[in-house]
Order: sequence, then C-alpha cells, then structure tokens
Amino acid sequence: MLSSEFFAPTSKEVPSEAKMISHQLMLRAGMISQSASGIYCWLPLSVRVMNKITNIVCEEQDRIGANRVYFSTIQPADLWIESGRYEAYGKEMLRIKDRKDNNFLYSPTNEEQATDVFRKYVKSYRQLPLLFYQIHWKFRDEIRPRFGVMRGREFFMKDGYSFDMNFEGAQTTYRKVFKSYMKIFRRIGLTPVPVQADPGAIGGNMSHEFQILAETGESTLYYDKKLLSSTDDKPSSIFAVTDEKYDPKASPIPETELAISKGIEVGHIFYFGTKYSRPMNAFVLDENGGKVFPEMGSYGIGISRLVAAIIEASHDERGIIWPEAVSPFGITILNLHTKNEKCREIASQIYESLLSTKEVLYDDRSISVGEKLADADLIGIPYQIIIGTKKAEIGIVEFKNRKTGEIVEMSIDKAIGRFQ
Ligand code: P5A
Repeated sequence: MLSSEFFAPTSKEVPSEAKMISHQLMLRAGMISQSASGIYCWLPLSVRVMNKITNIVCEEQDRIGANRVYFSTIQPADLWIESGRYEAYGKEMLRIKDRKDNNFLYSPTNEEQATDVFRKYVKSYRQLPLLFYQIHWKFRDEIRPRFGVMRGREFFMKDGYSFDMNFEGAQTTYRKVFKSYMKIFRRIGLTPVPVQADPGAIGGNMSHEFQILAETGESTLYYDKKLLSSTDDKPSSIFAVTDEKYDPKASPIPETELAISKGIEVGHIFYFGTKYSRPMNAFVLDENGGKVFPEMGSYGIGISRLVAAIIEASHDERGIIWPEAVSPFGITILNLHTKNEKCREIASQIYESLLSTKEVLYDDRSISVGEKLADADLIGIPYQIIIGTKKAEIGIVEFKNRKTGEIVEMSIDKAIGRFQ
C-alpha cells in the first residue's frame, strides 16, 4: 500500500476532548473519527488491526469447534419479552419501531437470539454440545460513554453461546473457551489476567473477566504475582479479584505474592445454566425421550476495546507500538527524499520485493523528513526501512525497530532478506 493512496489522516495536535492516551493516539493516528458520543467511524488503520484480531479469534475458536454465524443486529422485542429481559435491560437498550409499529431493538448482546436459533433446529441430545460465535456490532446506550472506543455506545464484540446436556458438559465447554481466550490474548501479544467476576446483568452463577494490566484501567486488581508468568490456563487456579470484593482476611493470595494493578476488561465469560433455555422453551430430547433444557454459557471479547487496550499496554511518547501479530502492516518503508531518483529506485525495489511476503506501507508522500519520521513512529508499525540520500548513493538503508528505537544500517539485499 502506498501512503499517498492510504487514508490515515494523522495529526500532531493532542485532541483536548481525549483524556486517555489510547484515545489521543487513535485520533492522532487517524484511526477513528467520532460520529456522535460513543459512536465512531473506523478508518483503514483500525480496520486492519480489527481484522488481525478477528483472524486470531476465529482461528482459535474454530479450533475448539465453535460455529461462526452472524446473528442479526436488529432483533424483535418479542424474544426479549419471552426471556423476561426486555424491561429489565432498561435504558441501555436502543429500542426501535418499524413502519408497522412492531417493536425491535439493536442487539446489546444475543443470548435470546442464539437460544431462538437453537430451538428452531436442535431437537436431539445427539446434536449437543453446540457452540456458536459471531463477531459483530453491538449497541448499548451507556450513560457515560468515555475514553473513545474503550467504553463506546456502538462497539465490536466477539460473542459466543454454548449449549450442553448437563452441568458437567457445560463446565467442560466453559473451560475450553477459557483456555481458548488465554491463547487468543497471548497470541495478540498481551498478558491476560483472568479474574473471578460478578456476572451482573447477563445473569447466572459462574463468570470470569479477562483483564489486561494498564495504569489507566478502570478496575483495580488484587492478584497473585505468579499469574503473570503462569502458562496455566485453567480457571482461577491462581487468584485475582476486583476491588470491591477484596478482603485481605478472606483472600487466598499469600501476602508476599500479592500485587495490585489497574486493569482493562477485554473479555468476559459466563455460565448461566438454563436461565434462557427454560423460559424460551428451548429443549432437546435425551436417549429416553425425556425433555432436557440445555445448560448454557456466553463468552465475550471486546474487539474494539481491545484495539484501545493494546495501545494502552504498548506505546511510548512518540506513539503506538503495535505487537507484530496485530500490526496494521508488517513493515513500513520511508523514502525520505521522494524527488531523489536513487531513493525512489531503492524504495520501489524493496517495496516490490517485500510485497509478496509482507503487508508493506510505503511512505512515498512528498512531505518533510521530520513529518515522515514522526508519522511512522505515531502509527507504530514495528519495523521501518528508512531511505535517505547519502546512504542511498552507496546502497545502504537504515533498519529501525520501533519498539527499541534501535537503528541498524544494512545493504538493500540484507534489508529485503530479513523479511522474506
Ligand atoms: C458475553 C458475550 C456479554 O455481553 N454476552 C455475549 C456476554 N458480556 S459483557 O461483559 O457485557 O461484554 C463483553 C465484552 O465486551 C466489551 N464491552 C465493551 N466494549 C466497548 N464499549 C462498551 N460499552 C462495552 N461493553 C462491553 C468488554 O470487553 C466486555 O468484556
């Protein structure tokens, strides 16, 4: 991709409305454009990041046998009246009427709809366990949308829904998803802290949050230091709790192992038994022809919040530092002197050679050297190949690691070879 054709409206100004660093950087890097309070347009850089996250999520969810679907974003209110949540959900739900005066709503979550699809098609114990997931837009009319996409009203979520014959089956599925989530966050380049949580409005009796440590997080975590180095991915064998529940006397965390940090909730999973299957009369027949209401769970990842959380966890004073796994491009080529023929020739040669193996952003714009370098650091692609006049004459380019800031001079062939 050529920067001259790529839409990333970067800016030096720190937007005054943005308090959180990820919000500032997303605006400055031209990743999002606010449409209304808590509602954003997602511009090309952030779309590329969300696609990377989506691909990792899908790979890991497919691996555990989850079925990807798109539930509709607009749902009939009747489904929620059946489950008993239509009134209870309150003002966070965006309610809509169609031209015939029928009541609809924009999905804040899809437990009812997953249960509805299930009851239409699944009749026998032989079809269980069953796991659906989607990656789709949600709307919650939050009282206080804030920190940009961190707490939006419209946001992008991965949501999954499971159906099992009994409690043991549901526990097995819950653990499978838990493990898959740990893998997803680690593949993205983050260190997830699983926390036993209060299930809140989704309801039920077992729940974990997945938190990412960041100074700017909204939750306070009390956790066992061992969690951070642990590769254990079973629910809560090492402990973390959130602030309102922390009681040092009751805490299983030994005092010497206790760490306290702020965290950002990027995922949340729930087991809630027959809370939806029973009132919605979703059942299957067991071996003996008996009616069984499946035991359910739901599993969320805030995909759009993750974009901001990754930035909170990985940036410096110059801008974003993308973990390689989710970077919008693998590498960027900075041609500092676009009018110089030698520079153009080298930049094009490197660009053409790398295109087949890497996603490359070639900054071919005629802007000042300072602006070009600043934009590259702001956008945060992990590797930069910098081409300047003097070194270009002798066939040398600079190779910069965005994270460490280290710059190494190398031949054109070596620079290309590093990525092929
Ligand atoms: C689980 C999947 C649910 O909605 N139903 C389907 C369950 N859980 S949740 O905790 O309410 O949300 C899941 C994750 O979505 C992100 N999230 C948000 N992101 C941005 N703005 C918001 N307003 C917002 N609300 C929730 C969080 O990452 C949360 O863990």
